[in-house]
Amino acid sequence: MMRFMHIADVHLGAAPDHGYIWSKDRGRELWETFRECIADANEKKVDLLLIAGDLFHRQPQQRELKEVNYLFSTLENTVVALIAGNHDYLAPGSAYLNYPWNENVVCLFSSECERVRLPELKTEIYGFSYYQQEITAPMYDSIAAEKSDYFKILLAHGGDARHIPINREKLSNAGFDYIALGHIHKPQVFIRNLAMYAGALEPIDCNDIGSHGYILGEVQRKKVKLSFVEKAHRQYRNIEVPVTEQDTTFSVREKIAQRVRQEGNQHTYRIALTGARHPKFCPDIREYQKCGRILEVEDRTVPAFHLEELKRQYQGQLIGDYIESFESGARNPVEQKALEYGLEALLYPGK
Ligand SMILES: [Mn+2]
Repeated sequence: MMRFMHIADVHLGAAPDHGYIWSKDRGRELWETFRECIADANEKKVDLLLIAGDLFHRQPQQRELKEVNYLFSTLENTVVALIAGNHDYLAPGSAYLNYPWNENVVCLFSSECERVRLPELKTEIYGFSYYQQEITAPMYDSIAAEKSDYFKILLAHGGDARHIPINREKLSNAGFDYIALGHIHKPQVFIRNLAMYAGALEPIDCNDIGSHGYILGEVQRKKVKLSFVEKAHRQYRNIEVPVTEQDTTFSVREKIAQRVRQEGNQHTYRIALTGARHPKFCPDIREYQKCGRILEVEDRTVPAFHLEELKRQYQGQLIGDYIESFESGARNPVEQKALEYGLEALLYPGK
C-alpha cells in the first residue's frame, strides 16, 4: 500500500487579517500548521507528500527555504514533491532555483510538463511550475499520462480564467490515477475519486470560510481511498444575530458573545445583525467588536414601525398622511426605505 498526503496553498509568509491585532499571530500559525502536517506525515507513515503550489505567499527568502527544508529533513520515510504556483512562481533570481534541497525532495520546477519516477513507490508524478503570475493558456488540456503500470499522479495548480483554466472532461480522460490540485482555497472534489482541491491548509482570508486541512490518500492496487483531515487552527465564520425591538446595546453584545462562545472563541467572525430593532436604538458596532475575533459587524436591521398604530395615533397630521402616501399597492425596497427614513426623521428628529 502507498499512502500520500496532499496539501496546497499553505501561503507561508502571508499575514492574514492585515490591520487586526492578531494578524502577526496568524502569520506564525501558517508555519505552525505546516510543521504539524510534517509531523502528521511521520505519524501516519505517509510515503509521499504532494504540495500543489503556493507553498509561499510570495517569493520565498533563502532563510524561509532553510526552515522548510529542515522540516522536510525530519521526514523519516516520505518523499516530497512540489511545484511552484502563481504566488511563489519562479521569478528570475528566485531563491527556489538552485536551492540545495534535502535528498527526499523532488521539485518539478520546469515550465513544461515533466515526469518523475519513484520506482520504490511504483509511482510517477507529472507536473510543471509557474514562471509568471498569470497563465491564461489551458496547459492541462494537452497533458496525458504515458501508459505504464505505475500509479500516475498529476500535480497541478490553477483552474480559473487567469490561472490555467481546467477542462474537467479532458482532465478525466488524461490517464491519471490521482490529480492533486491547488489554487482554489476551498477544499473540494473536482472529479469524483480522481481530482481534489486540498484547499488552503489554513484559511488565508475571510472568504475562505469553513474547515481547512489536507487530503490523505491510500492506494492499493491502483485503487485510491481519499479522506479529508481537518487541520487548521481556526475558521472564518459568517454568522447572523437577530435583533428585536426589546434589545439594547448590552443585550445585543451578550447575544454576540454567547454565539461566539458557542461556536468557538478560536474562530474569526463576520457578524450581521438582522431583524427589526426599536427605531430609536442604534447598534454600537465598536462595542460588539470586543466580543472576540471579530472582523466586522454589519448592521442589516430595520426599524420596527407599527404602521396601523401610528396611523391611528397621527390621523389627519403630517405623520398619518405620510404613511398613507405609501399605501398605493405593495412597496418596493426603495419605497420601504424611504418610508422608514421619513418616519425616523418625523418621529425622532433629534436622533
Ligand atoms: Mn494560487
